[in-house]
Amino acid sequence: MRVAYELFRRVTLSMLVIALMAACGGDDGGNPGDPSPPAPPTSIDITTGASPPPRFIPASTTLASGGTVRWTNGSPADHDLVATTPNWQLNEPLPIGGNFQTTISQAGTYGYECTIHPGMVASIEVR
Ligand SMILES: [Cu+2]
Repeated sequence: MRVAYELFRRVTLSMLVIALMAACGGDDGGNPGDPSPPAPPTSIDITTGASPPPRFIPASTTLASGGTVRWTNGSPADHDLVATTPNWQLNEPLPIGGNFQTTISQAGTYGYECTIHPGMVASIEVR
């Protein structure tokens, strides 16, 4: 019985220590009331919406540096993908049912648009 109690006490203490470490450490040491944002995804899927106005979905998103972005044209109209910021060379057709994917290694904001549909603009924030 005494052995069982001692084991219980040690396990309980260990769990307390682990819980305290999880609560206090592990992140950037910032204010506990101001948690750092979750890590951006390593791959994202962007599609197109046809309901007026035509648009990219999502129009703004985040991506981990080195991650993959993939566009799929799920709408009944041709689109294209053309960079609006000088930090990349995007210039691809995106026909009905088509898709295109690329990886982005440098952090930054990457803007693009569909030149067929004025106002069909979007951006990817790479962190
Ligand atoms: Cu378009």
